Amino acid sequence: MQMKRLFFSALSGAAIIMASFPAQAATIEITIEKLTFNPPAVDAKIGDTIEWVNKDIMVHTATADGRFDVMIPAHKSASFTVTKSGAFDYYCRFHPNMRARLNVAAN
Ligand SMILES: [Cu+2]
Repeated sequence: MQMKRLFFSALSGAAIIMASFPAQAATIEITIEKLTFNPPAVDAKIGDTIEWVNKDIMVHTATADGRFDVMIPAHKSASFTVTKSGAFDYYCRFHPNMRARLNVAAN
């Protein structure tokens, strides 16, 4: 009887420890509509996933020279996992007026 009670209290202790360390990585969604990234600036952490959702009828890219170049087909989404900290201005290679910024904090 005593052992059984000890076992259950150990189990609930483990559950509390697991709950206090939730998954750190988040997915940040950016919508592309009418040739605009929305929101135009997002804050992320290393390990987060950026997902661009393209609602336009044309293909776009999210391109930061030398850093990332993500193709987002019409009416599709594409994602990218952040691996470096810094402030990245990115644009669409097909529509250079489309500009946005990704701020990645050093963890
Ligand atoms: Cu574009």
